This record gives sequence, C-alpha cells and structure tokens, in this order.
Amino acid sequence: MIPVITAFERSPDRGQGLARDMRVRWALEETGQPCEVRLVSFEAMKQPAHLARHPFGQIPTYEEGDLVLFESGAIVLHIAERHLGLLPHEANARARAIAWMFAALNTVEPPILELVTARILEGDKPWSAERLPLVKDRIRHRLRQLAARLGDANWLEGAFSAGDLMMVHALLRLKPSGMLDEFPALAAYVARGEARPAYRRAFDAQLAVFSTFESTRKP
Ligand code: GTB
Repeated sequence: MIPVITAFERSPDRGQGLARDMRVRWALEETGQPCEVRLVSFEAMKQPAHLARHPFGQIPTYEEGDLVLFESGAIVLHIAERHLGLLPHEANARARAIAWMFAALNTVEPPILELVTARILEGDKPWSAERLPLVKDRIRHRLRQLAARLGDANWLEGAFSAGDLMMVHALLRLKPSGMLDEFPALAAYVARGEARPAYRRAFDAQLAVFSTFESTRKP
C-alpha cells in the first residue's frame, strides 16, 4: 500500500526544504518507499477533513490504510521501524539512534525555533534586540555540546540513522542565520546529510511542488 503524505501547496520557504514534510520525504527515500503527496493550502489545513488527520491543522501527515499519523518524528520513526535503512538492527544501537531522534526534536530544535520566533514573530517588539543575543547564546551552547559529541565522526551513532536525519533537518533551519558556520564540524555534518542521494531526491520533489505552483500562478 502506497502511503499518502501531506505537504504545503505553497511552502513559505519557497522550496528550501525547511518544512517538515521534507523529513518524511527523506525517510521514505532512504528506505526506498514510494509515496503519494496530497498538497494542502493553509485554508484547507484548518478544515475538518484535514483536522481529522492532524488535530493541530498542520503538515505533515501520513496515511497508510487505516493508520493516520501526524508529527514528523512519529512518522519518521514509523517508517524507520518498518523498513530497512534508518535504524541499526542491534537493540542497543537502535535505542541510541532513537534517542538521537528525540534529542533533535526535544533538545536541539526548540532553541532554534525560538530564534525563528524572536526574529519573525517578535522582531517588532521593543525588547526584541535585547532578547535576540540570549536566544542565540542558547543555540550556541547546544551546538557546542553537539559538536563535542560528534567529534570527527561522520554520523552520531555509527552509520547514518533516523537520528541523523532528524538532527540534520533541525540544524538546516539555522543555515540562513550563518550560525552553523561558527561550528565547522556541524556545518560539514549538515552538508554530508544534504549530499545524500536520498536527501537530494526528496529535496527536488518538494522544490518541484513550489516551482510548479509559481509557474502556474496567475499574475
Ligand atoms: N511538531 C510538528 C511536526 O514535527 O510535525 C510541527 C509541524 C509543523 O510545524 N508544521 C508546519 C505547519 O503546518 C509546517 S513545517 N504550519 C502551518 C500552521 O501551523 O498553520 C514548519 C515550517 C514552516 C515554514 C518554514 N519556512 O518557511 O521556512 C519552515 C518550517
């Protein structure tokens, strides 16, 4: 059964691959699984049909027969557990790779999202200029710790895993800020992720959605 995932009809990142459907597309590519993509507008995401799939009216979602999932982490874990390629077979190594998925989502990504909030949603507040350095320092603290653990390894736990997939995608959100370049080992880690053929295929697929939308848009 070919799963159906949802993605933005028109991504606000203009095809940079920063929206979270990219994680699901990437996981499916790494495991050699096909998918169909249902594109949704911001309006459609808040309608009952989509809210039945996703209680918070967001993308991505994943439908496979009777199973309907939301949350990119849960979806990637589901894919990784059912198909070869994203989790080690040995039980302890598998548990560690899953721990890195949670670390990406719960420990590394939150301060990065704070930066997006501080810049975009709170950029016009009088206290914004004071807050921004604090937010950036919290991110640097995490990046320093992550770089120390990665050391000169290619991936976080031996071979590339779902933990790396989630971590690389969380870190990608930092690229426009230039902060990733302050940590060359992490910049190289992210570049290794982006260079994977599966990442490229997933990236091209989501970019094609944006390019098609732009080329058919009425002036
Ligand atoms: N925790 C959920 C998950 O991991 O699946 C978060 C899902 C989520 O934030 N979805 C966003 C969404 O549907 C899209 S990915 N937003 C619409 C809404 O809430 O109404 C987040 C995102 C959006 C835009 C960019 N960008 O433009 O760079 C990057 C990431």
